[in-house]
Amino acid sequence: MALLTILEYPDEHLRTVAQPVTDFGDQLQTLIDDMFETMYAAPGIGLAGAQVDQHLQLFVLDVSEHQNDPRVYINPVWEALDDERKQMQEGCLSIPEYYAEVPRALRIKVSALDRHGKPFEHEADGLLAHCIQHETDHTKGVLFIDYLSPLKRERVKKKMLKRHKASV
Ligand code: GNR
Ligand code: NI
Repeated sequence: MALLTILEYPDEHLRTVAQPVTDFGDQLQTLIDDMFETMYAAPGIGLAGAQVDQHLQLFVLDVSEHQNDPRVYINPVWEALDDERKQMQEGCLSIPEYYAEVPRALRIKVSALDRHGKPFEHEADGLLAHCIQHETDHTKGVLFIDYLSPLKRERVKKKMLKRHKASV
C-alpha cells in the first residue's frame, strides 16, 4: 500500500471532469486500497480520485465513528428523495483548515458500482448524504467553496496561495 499525494486548491487538476471506470482490474484495486490508506491517514471521511490526480469516477468514504466501515462508490449517481435541504459544516482535504456551511439535499438515493463492478444502491441522509454529494462533486471538478459567495471564495484562494508559498 502507499500514501498518495492529495492535490490542494487552487490546483487546476481538481477541476478535471472524471471519466467512468470501465476496468476493474488490479490497477483499480491498488488505487482503491491506496485511497483508503490515504483517507484514513489524513484523516478524512471521504476521498475522491480527483484529489489524488486520478480522474476516474470513484470515491471512498467511511463516516463511521470508529472508522471501520470502508465503502467504495464507482460511477456514482444520486438523486434527492424530496425537497428538504440541510446546512452542514463541510471541510475538504484539498482545502485544508477551511470550513463552511453548505446546504445540500438531506435525503438521497445513490446508485453506484462496487470495486468489482457490481451495481448497488441505497438511501442516505445526514452526514453520509452530505459526504456522498461532496465526493460526487469532486468527480465533476466541483468543490464545496463553489457554493460560497465569490468574495468568500477569493479569500479562501488567497489564504491557500499564502499557505503554499509559506511551505516552499
Ligand atoms: O474529511 C472530510 N470531511 C467532510 C465533512 C463534511 C462534509 C464532507 C466532508 S468530505 C472531507 C474529505 C474530502 O475532502 N473529501 O473529498
Ligand atoms: Ni473534498
